[in-house]
Amino acid sequence: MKFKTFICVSLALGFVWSCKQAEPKEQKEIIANQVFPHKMPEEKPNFPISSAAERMFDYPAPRVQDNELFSQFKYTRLEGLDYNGGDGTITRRDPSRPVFVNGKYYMWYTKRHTKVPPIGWNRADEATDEIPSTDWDLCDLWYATSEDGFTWEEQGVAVARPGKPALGWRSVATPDILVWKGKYYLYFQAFNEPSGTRGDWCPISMAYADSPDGPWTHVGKIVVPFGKKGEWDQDQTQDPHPIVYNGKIYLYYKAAYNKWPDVRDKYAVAHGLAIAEDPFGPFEKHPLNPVLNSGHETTYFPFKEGIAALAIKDGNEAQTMQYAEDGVNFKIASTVELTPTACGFYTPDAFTGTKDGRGVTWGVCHFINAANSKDKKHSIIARVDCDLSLDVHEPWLKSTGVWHRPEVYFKQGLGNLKAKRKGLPE
Ligand code: AAL
Repeated sequence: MKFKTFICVSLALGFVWSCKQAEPKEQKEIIANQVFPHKMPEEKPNFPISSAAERMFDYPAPRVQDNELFSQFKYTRLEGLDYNGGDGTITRRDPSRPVFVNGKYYMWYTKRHTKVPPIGWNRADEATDEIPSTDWDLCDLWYATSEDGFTWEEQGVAVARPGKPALGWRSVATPDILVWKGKYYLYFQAFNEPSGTRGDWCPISMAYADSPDGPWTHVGKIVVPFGKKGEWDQDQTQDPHPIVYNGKIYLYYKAAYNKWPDVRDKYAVAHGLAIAEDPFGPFEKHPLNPVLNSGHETTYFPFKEGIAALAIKDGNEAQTMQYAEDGVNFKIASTVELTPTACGFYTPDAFTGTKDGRGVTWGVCHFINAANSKDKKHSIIARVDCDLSLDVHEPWLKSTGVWHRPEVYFKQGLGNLKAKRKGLPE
């Protein structure tokens, strides 16, 4: 190297080095002046900051893009499942989390195939053996398999509703799967009346099998009972979602409360936890229940040493990811948008009892408004992809927002309220 070139290179390197060195010094000065720095601190600054600034450091990462429990959700229509042209006579909804067995993914779900679409919750007294009240009335549990998670082949009924008056004679719905000591357990809602009759009145029951292809034996009894009269879950235990944690079965469930027999506008929803050492029970309700104050259907998965949850609609903490280091005391980990409804994430470590949960990248969910008119009401199952994983890094899925076309907003029109809102101030 010529002497001149050597000098130039040395000067340039020296400049870069001194810039790098300058940064922490400036940072230090600013922190010493007790002003929140321009460069995002890795830890909570050691001087008084606002509550909002402080909360940034309570999340898994202060920058949302670095937060392993933040993601956008991307949706794909499933191939291979027929809906009778969308006429409302076939519905598929509330899928389980998919599991991978012998080279195939399996999922279980609620399927309704009735002569007519549902007549509606409010007309439950007009429901018959052939006319469903709600979309999940007169249903059985079906299953489908897939080699790639996008194209699914329906395999048939897993658990049919039994004859009257056995538990679940009216409808069996909303299954989720547990794999425990090499055997398979489906937990689901068992209805003995058309839903809508006394609200959505049903407890959780179970069926078991040696293989994911069945045959399934329905235990024919309640496995997660209602709470006592006056307790929050007195009217229902729904949306069972089992995980193996601390060597036990942690089954999260949902109940709507504060309503029936009151009016529906008093409605509140929360999630509880019931723990068992054996799939047949007894399931002990956690004394701190409810453990999640928001969210509709239940979506949980092992994450690091704890459990992560997705709260979708309903509650002050709707549209959030949450995390509980102990599986019980959940805190908000991020705010999310366009969240999947009734989602079951593919979770390879859901049943391993891990204390190093790796998170999730995809799952199945449902859309309850698949019909283009009210008299064809039905739901469809879809695939959702995300990056809520410690092992995957998809910057695109960590983008901080999604822009919707104006049509999406205008679809949420004012309706009859428009006339009232129109006009000049009084
Ligand atoms: C859902 C779930 C439960 C309810 C109904 C079917 O998506 O919360 O399963 O009973 O709606």
